[in-house]
Amino acid sequence: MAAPRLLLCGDVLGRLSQLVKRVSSVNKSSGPFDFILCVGQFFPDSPERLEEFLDYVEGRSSIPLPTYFTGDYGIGAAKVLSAASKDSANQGFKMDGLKICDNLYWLRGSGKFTLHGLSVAYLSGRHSSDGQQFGTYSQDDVDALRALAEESGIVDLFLTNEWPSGVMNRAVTSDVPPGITDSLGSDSTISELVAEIKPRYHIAGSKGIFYAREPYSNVEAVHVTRFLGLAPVGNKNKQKFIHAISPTPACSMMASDICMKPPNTTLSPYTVVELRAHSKETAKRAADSAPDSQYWRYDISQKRQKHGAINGDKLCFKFVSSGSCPREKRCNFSHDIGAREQYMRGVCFDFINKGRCERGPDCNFKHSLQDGDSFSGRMGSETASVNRSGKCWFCLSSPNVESHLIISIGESFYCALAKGPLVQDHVLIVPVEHLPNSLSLPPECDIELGSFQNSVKLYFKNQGKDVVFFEWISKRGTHANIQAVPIPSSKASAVQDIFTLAAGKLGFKFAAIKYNDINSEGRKSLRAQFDRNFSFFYAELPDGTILLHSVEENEKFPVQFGREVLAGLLNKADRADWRNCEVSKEEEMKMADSFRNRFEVFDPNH
Ligand SMILES: *[C@@H]1O[C@H](CO)[C@@H](O)[C@H](O)[C@H]1NC(C)=O
Ligand SMILES: *[C@@H]1O[C@H](CO)[C@@H](O)[C@H](O)[C@H]1NC(C)=O
Ligand SMILES: *[C@@H]1O[C@H](CO)[C@@H](O)[C@H](O)[C@H]1NC(C)=O
Ligand SMILES: CC(=O)N[C@H]1CO[C@H](CO)[C@@H](O)[C@@H]1O
Ligand SMILES: CC(=O)N[C@H]1CO[C@H](CO)[C@@H](O)[C@@H]1O
Repeated sequence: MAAPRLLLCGDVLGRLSQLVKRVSSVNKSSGPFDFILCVGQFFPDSPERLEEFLDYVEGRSSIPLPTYFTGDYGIGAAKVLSAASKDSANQGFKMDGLKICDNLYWLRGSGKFTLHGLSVAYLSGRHSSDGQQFGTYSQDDVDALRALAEESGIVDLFLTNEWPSGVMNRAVTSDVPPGITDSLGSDSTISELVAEIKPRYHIAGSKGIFYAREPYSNVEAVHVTRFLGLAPVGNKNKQKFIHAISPTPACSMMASDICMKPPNTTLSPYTVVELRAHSKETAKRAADSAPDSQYWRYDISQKRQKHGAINGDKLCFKFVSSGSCPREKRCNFSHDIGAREQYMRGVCFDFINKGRCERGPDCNFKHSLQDGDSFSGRMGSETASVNRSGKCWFCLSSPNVESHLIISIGESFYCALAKGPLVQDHVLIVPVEHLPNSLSLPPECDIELGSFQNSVKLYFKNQGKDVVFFEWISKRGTHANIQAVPIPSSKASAVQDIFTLAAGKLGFKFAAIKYNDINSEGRKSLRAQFDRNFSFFYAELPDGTILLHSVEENEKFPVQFGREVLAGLLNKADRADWRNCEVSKEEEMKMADSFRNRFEVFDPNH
C-alpha cells in the first residue's frame, strides 16, 4: 500500500474559501491528497466570517477533501457542534470524528483512531477548568489518552490544539523561531502527554507562526518525534499554514527504518530540564551516549509525574472493552472482571468507571448496573482477584501462560525467560502457586529458590557475568516473579552505586546489608523486614548485598524500577520498557531452546 498523502493545516478561523483555494493549488502542484488535518481554532474569530463558514457547513459550498479538526471553538461553534452531537449518527463511543457535514469531521475531546493506516491520536480544544461543553478538554480526556499511551503500537500523528510548553527548550536546540515565548498559548499538560505518547509527528496550532522543529529522540522508544507548529490560514506575515507530508504508517515500517535518527536529532525538549546550563553540543553528545547519570536525570522525574497522575483505581478501558489487555498485571488501570461483565451487558463504560456519564440521556449505553452476577461496584475486586488466576500470565495452569518460555519446573518455583528481555538470557524465577510475592511462600521453599539462584549464577559465571536478582512486591501484585539480569562482571562493583543514585533521584535511601550466606541469612532477614501493609522492593547484588526499601503509603515508585536502573547501568535506556523489546513467538522459542541447552548442565531439575 502506498503511503497516505495528507495536508496539515493551522488555525482555519472560519476561512474555508481561502483554505479550499489553497488546497486546490497545492493539489495541482503536489497532489493528490487523501485528507486534511486541522489544528488550532477552526471556527471564525469575527462575525463577518460566519456566513462564509456556514455556507460550507450547511452544504451550499462543498469541502473537497475529508477534513478533520480539533479546534472546536470560535463564533458559531456552540450552535454547529451541539447540532452535530444530537445527530443520531454521531452517538455512542466515536473516536474517529463526529460528522458535521460532507467531508468535515470534528475530533471531540480525545481519542485515537486509524486513518489510511496511520494511527492518529488527538486532544481537542483548550485547557479549561470550568467545564464548558465545547472548545475545551477535560481531565477525563487527558486520562483516556494516558490509557491509550499504554497500549502497544506507535502513534504516527498526535494532534493538539495548542503548542506544548517547553518545545522551544533552548537547552537542547538553538533552532527556535525568534521573538516567540513559551508563555502564551502553550500548555504543559500537552508536554506531559506528548512525552508519554511519543508520536512520530506532533502537530499543533494557535500560536500564529510556523515552526518545524528538529526531530528529537524519545526516552524509552526507538523512534524520533517531529514537532510541527502551523500558522493560521491567511495570516498577514505569509507564514506557512499548510504543510504536506506522506508518512508510511509505523505499523508497516521496517524496524530499522523506525529507528532512523537524522543527524540533527536532539534530546527530548520535555525531559531535559536540568541541562539548561549546558550548551547545545553537550546535550547532543548526551543524546548519543546517554551515560548512566544522564539516564536518571530525566527518566525518573518523568515517571513520577506519570504515576502521580494516573488513578490506579480507574478501570482499564482496553480490558473492559475487549476482555484482555496486553499489559496484564503491569497495567496501572484496574482489570476488573465484574466491570467487564457489566460492559458486555451493555452498561456505559463511563458509568461503570466514574459512576456518571457526561453524555447523559444521549448515551446509547445503559446507566444502571445489570443483574446477573455479583458486581459490587469498585469495591468488588475480591471477585476479580479470585478469578484472576485464570487470566494470569504466570500460572502454569492458565491458558495465558507463555509456556514456550519456560526453562525448568521445580516443586515450588519454576524458571522462565522474560518476555521482552532487557538483555539476552534475562531470567525469571516464579512461584508455581498464584502468590503475590516470593516471601509469602513457607520459609522451607527458600531452599529451592536458593538452588535455582545458584544455578543461574553458575550458568552466568561461566560466561564472565554476574547476576542481579530483584523483586518488586506491589500491594496490588498478583503473581510474584523474581527477575535475574546478567551483567558483565566488570560492572558488578558499580551496581550498588547506581541503585543508590537512582534511589536518591526518587528521594529515598535503600537499607543495604551484606550477607555471607545470602540464600539463607539473606532471605531470613528479608522475611523479617517485609511488612505486608507496604509495597516492597529488594535487589540481591553479586557481592552478597541486599538492598531493600519499603514504599510508604503516598510514595510514588516506578513498577519497573529494577529494570530501569539496570538499563541505565548497561547503557540500554531504550530497552528499559519491556514493550520495546518484544520479539516474535518464533524468536522466543528459539531463544528458549538455546537457553535450555546451555542451562541443562546447571539445571537443578535436570
Ligand atoms: C486533486 O487532483 C486530482 C488530480 O490529480 C483530482 O482528481 C482531485 O479532484 C483533486 N482534488 C482536489 C481537492 O482538488
Ligand atoms: C533535519 O535533517 C533532515 C535530514 O538531514 C532535513 O531533511 C531536515 O530538514 C532537518 N530538519 C530541520 C528542522 O532542520
Ligand atoms: C497491617 O494491617 C493490618 C490490617 O489492616 C493491621 O491489623 C496491622 O496492625 C498493620 N500492621 C502494621 C505494622 O501497621
Ligand atoms: C495512582 C496509582 O495508583 N498509580 C500507581 C501506578 O503504578 C505504580 C507502581 O505500581 C504505583 O506506585 C502507583 O501508585
Ligand atoms: C468467585 C467468582 O466470581 N468466580 C467466578 C470465576 O469465573 C468463573 C467463570 O470464568 C465464574 O463461573 C465464577 O463464578
